[in-house]
Amino acid sequence: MITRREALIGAATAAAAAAAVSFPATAQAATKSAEGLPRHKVTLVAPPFVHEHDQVARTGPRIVEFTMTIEEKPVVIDNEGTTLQGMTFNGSIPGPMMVVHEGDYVELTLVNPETNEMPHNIDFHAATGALGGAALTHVNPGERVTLRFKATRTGTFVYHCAPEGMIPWHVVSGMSGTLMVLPRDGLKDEKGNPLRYDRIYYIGENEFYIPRDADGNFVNYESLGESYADTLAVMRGLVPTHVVFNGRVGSLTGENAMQAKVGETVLIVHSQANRDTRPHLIGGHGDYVWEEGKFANPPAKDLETWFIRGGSAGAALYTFRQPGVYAYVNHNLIEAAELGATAHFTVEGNWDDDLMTQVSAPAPISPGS
Ligand SMILES: [Cu+2]
Repeated sequence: MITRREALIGAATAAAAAAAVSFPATAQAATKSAEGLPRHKVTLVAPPFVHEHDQVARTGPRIVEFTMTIEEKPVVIDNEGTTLQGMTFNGSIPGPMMVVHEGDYVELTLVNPETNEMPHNIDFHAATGALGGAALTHVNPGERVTLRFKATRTGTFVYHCAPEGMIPWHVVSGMSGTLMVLPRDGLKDEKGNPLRYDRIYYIGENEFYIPRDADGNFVNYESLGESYADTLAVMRGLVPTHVVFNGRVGSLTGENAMQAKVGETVLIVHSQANRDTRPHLIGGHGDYVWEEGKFANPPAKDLETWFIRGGSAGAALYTFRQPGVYAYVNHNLIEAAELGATAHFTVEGNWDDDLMTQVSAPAPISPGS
């Protein structure tokens, strides 16, 4: 005869065993405290690359440690040498992408070296409370701070600097990036079937507002502080002088093109912290697109162009079917071609004549043909 107490213990043991074997299940994300959780330290890498990570979590929730150092520095943003007095997370525009799983804790140490001029902080759109962490991370030059928050929602989320009174200036000077919170059991299609990627690229789109002198030439300022008043005046006109991917015109074209092979599935994460945009892969599609970047919602399928709201990051999954050079653009084509928002994918593999062929090559139009 089994007593009620034994039955309860048995049920608890069975539940624990089930938990151990069914890992990683979403229910396992329901920890109540970071105390005692294992720690995992991540070294961030500059975009368009993303640090190594598991698509399906192999362990239970953990505390994932990141460190970012804020660098204020001049950044050349086009092929004419135009210079932005930039503010960056970890030296890159955008800042590096971070990846965790739902139920993990993000633990970020933010370092503001003494050599900087400005106070900074960080607002994570993935976080809950305290202005996304901005209220708890204000650091003056010479200070560091560590913030921990629980990743309770899945998706791609913008983070950005948000110092009181200077938020837009810091954001359009380069201070934004993306945190991706994956479901513990990975990405899924609309029916719940697993979706996986062979490669991941992170594209952060920025618009810049560079002041011009009386002759119409872009001004190269001596310092960040000196650039402030003129930059603010251009910003208030809402007409950007540059719209770029990853910090400068041509950062992802030609020799810097992103690579893939026919048959490979690529996850393209695209953020814009300040302004709407509309990515389009010329000659390709979005097989599965989380326009809002939120994995709790089923992905849209077969999109030609998708919409990224200013202040958000979206994710598009595509399996390349043809080799060649693909342009990936902001399909406001003026912004793509005239202001800089163009990237390239170079894709290797065999051409599929069934998908596309040139039936007859260009030739003179002859009468009667
Ligand atoms: Cu800042």
